[in-house]
Amino acid sequence: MTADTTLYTPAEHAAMDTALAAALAGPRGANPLVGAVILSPGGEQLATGYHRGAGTAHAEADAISEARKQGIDTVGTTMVVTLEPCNHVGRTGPCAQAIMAAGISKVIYAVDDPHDPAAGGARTLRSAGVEVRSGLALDRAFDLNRDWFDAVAAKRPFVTLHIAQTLDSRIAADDGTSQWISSPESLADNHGLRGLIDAILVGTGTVLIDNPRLTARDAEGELFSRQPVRAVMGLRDVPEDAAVRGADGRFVHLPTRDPAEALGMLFGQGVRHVMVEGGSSILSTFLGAHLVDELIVYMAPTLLGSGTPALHDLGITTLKDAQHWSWDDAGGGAVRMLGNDLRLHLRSPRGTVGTIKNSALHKSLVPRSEAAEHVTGGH
Ligand code: AOF
Ligand code: ZN
Repeated sequence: MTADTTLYTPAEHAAMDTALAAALAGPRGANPLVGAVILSPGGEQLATGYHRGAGTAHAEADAISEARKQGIDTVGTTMVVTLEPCNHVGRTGPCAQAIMAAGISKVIYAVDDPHDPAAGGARTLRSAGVEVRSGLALDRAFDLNRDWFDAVAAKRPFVTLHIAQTLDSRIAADDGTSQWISSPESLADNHGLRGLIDAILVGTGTVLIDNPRLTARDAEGELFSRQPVRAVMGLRDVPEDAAVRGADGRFVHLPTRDPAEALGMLFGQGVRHVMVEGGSSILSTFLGAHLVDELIVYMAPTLLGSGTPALHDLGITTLKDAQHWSWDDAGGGAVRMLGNDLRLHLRSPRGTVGTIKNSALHKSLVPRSEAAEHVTGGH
């Protein structure tokens, strides 16, 4: 079920390959990974752009500004992009207008944007006389962001789960001590992520045992200007003097043990990317409920032999039910050294080809894209 790829020139295919590869440099989260290439009428790749995460320039705008920096005239060029250009004024945008303003006369994109406020860029471009085609590399572009598409369809935040553990998967020693299993470099990486997400989530147990602040801080302990909402889920009360409450009004108690309900509450408050930090009950609950899109594990070369395991029961009793995660090359790669630690980056096991092809969203996207496989407008 892919669009007829013979409708595209080898240069357009190659540009889409470049755009898909460029997209991978961005971080996963509230926004999809998107890459864009500007092609000359002769098929030369003039400029490449990608999206660096929520709040930063969209891929199309990034490619256009890259072209400007190089003094390249974009009038009459083709934009090849992995996602339908947006139509809305969000934190940036709209890309459809930026494309028109740059005099780009043809747009080839892979997959429709299902996100209501942003969708509709193709229509806007066509009615302005820009030639628009879609469906090239549809399956690869869908797979690139399959977790994001899932989150959008389910109207829940994108979920990153973070585990800081020893080589033998312990997050605390027998006596409860857990500071600091990870290296300073891993801690800094984690605080960098905290500055990008909308909310950080822990269980009441973690608050009672560790009394964490859950703020995003630099190496000197200074607060970043952008701070996540600090969410605590669970039925127990959060003590009045708990550090997580802070004084900035960004604390929220979610009185539930149900991960889907907690995500629904956060989504209702505008949260589009949440990082689940622990402890082991919360980590296991989210993983067991298949509500994790991205997994980041900081693994220290340390052994404890006993202590708190990172995970409890995931409801798996036989190997055939095991969760098979995929290594994720996006946003800096699947495996990195951070100081003395290994940083492992993985994607959810939901996206096996079978489940993607059968997902309601994919079904709704494919016919739309193939129906849109026509040429309109043109100057
Ligand atoms: C594009 N190009 O590179 C991306 C798009 O609020 P904003 O401005 O961050 O917009 C976010 C929405 O825009 C996001 O949910 C998705 O629908 C679309 N993302 N669109 O044209 C891009 N990242
Ligand atoms: Zn855009």
